[in-house]
Amino acid sequence: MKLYYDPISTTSRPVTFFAAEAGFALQLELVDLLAGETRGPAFLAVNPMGHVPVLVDGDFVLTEATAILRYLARRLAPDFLGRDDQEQARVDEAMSWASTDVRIWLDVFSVYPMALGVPAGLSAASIAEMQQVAAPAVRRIMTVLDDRLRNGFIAGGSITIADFLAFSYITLAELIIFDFADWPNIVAWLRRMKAMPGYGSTYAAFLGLVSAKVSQGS
Ligand SMILES: N[C@@H](CCC(=O)N[C@@H](CS)C(=O)NCC(=O)O)C(=O)O
Repeated sequence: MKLYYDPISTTSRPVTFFAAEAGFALQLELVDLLAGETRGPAFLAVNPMGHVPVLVDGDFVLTEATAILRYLARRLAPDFLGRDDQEQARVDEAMSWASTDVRIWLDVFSVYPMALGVPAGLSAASIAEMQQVAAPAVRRIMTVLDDRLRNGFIAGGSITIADFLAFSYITLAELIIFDFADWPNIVAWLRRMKAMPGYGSTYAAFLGLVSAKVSQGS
């Protein structure tokens, strides 16, 4: 199966990290986000939304990180789906939450403006307001996640596809040197995920961005 991806993409890393941990190979096709390749005609013919990741399995083309994670897990690594109906429902709940609440409040409202600068069409003042509005929501998100991680992973005692997705959205906060100290279950979960053998290779490009930001800020 072929995966169109970019290692700096928050929605691509869950798929590549999951594949590395589950032990299956994907044929990786780089779509260079920073070079604008997601908006070129060749890639728009694959995904008219112009987004990575995209999975191609024969003539079946699948977009959306959550759908791709579920499809790959069903076909190749069912242990990562959750063990029963309720655990699978927790996985779905967490993936929906990560793709909406976490992405909007933590990433779009808080991290992107600080890490990437003021987007065209918005003023620095409106960005500051967005961040102020987002701050309590981000703390609530961390508190909810910390509680969900009380058994080690999001859906219980073993890792599922929801962990790979949430990990990517949550670690984006490292671009703004976010302090997780108030949430010990999150700190332990981050440490556990980062100790996995696939982390280093699938997060290398992102970690490069983090260290560039850190040295810019120091
Ligand atoms: N809803 C999609 C969003 C995917 C997405 O936002 N991908 C970004 C990278 S993280 C992208 O490809 N952006 C390219 C662009 O906007 O040109 C998913 O969850 O997979």
